[in-house]
Amino acid sequence: MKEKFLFLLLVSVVALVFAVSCSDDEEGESEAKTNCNSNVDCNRDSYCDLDNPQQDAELGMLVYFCKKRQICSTQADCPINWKCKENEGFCITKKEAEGIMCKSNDDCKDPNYPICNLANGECRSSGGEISDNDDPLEDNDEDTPGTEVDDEEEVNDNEPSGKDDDVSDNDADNSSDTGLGKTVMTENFEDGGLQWTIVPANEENPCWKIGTPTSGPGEARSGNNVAATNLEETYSSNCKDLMYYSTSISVPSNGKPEISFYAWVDLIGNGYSPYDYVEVLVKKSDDMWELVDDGILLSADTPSSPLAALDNHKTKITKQLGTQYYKFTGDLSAFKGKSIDIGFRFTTDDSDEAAGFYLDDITVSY
Ligand SMILES: [Ca+2]
Ligand SMILES: [Ca+2]
Repeated sequence: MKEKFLFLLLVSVVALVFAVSCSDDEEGESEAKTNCNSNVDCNRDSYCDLDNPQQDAELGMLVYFCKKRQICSTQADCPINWKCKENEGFCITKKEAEGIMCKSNDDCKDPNYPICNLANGECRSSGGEISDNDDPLEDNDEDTPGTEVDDEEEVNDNEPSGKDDDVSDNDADNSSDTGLGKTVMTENFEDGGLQWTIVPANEENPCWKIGTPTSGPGEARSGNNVAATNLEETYSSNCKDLMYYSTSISVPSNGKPEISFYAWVDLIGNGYSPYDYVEVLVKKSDDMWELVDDGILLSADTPSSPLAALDNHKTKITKQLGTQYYKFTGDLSAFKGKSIDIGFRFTTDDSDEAAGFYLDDITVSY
């Protein structure tokens, strides 16, 4: 009798779980139609579901969709590792709340959150020593994802210096163009880009070209050739083209592995709305191409915030600079000891074009 009761209980629990998951799916489907590459592409009540890419048959590549956030009134309403943003009433990821996850201070690139809290693996602000079990909700009220918080200017304690916008603080002044450390890979496109494979959204009109530019800067940074979104005129609309390095790169397990490159940037977009943009993507061996969200944040040696050339998540290069080649750097620490493929993806919307993105002198070093 008892067994029968337990069996019935089990059956009803399974049925309930099934029903709930189905309704979740339907909900997800009904509003999962907005393509995204990061949260800035989604409404405020949604996030870009980077954990669940879907194959787009037409484009022949993986795409991501915005997904509705879970509503909450207290922390208890959110899944593990999420936080209730109580003033807005929905759950946000820890990563959104704190900047990025970390293993050491080196991982904390956001100048507002330069310290890695080893207790929970999150970057935190430098204001005083925070106990390990501080209430995570306490200090993220102002931390709206996608905004560059400017309320903690004084990053001035005894932590490692130079945690400013420039990730590559230790090679900014004392290095040659090939970086501080040992070089794993370099590319100047003078061979016409033999090592690169372009995967266009539209086979008849690839949005990456390799050669000598007459548009944009009108010249390469080195030699004659660059990789660019066009060589003779403005770029195209409706691009979503990946250009990747055909040889896998072994990222050393020591040092400070990073990718740097130079780019001349004239792309329609701003920090909140990067309509047209370039991202650096990484594919771990036997893995899918995934967004820089998995570890690579970019920094730019552009002079000041209006010219920072990065969106608010620091994963997309956008904005209309168009003055010179600037150096960009991406952190590869998350891939130490791994073999990865590296690519650049160029995405544009369906209107308004500019001179484009001209890429030269890529270096992976450590
Ligand atoms: Ca070149
Ligand atoms: Ca556009």
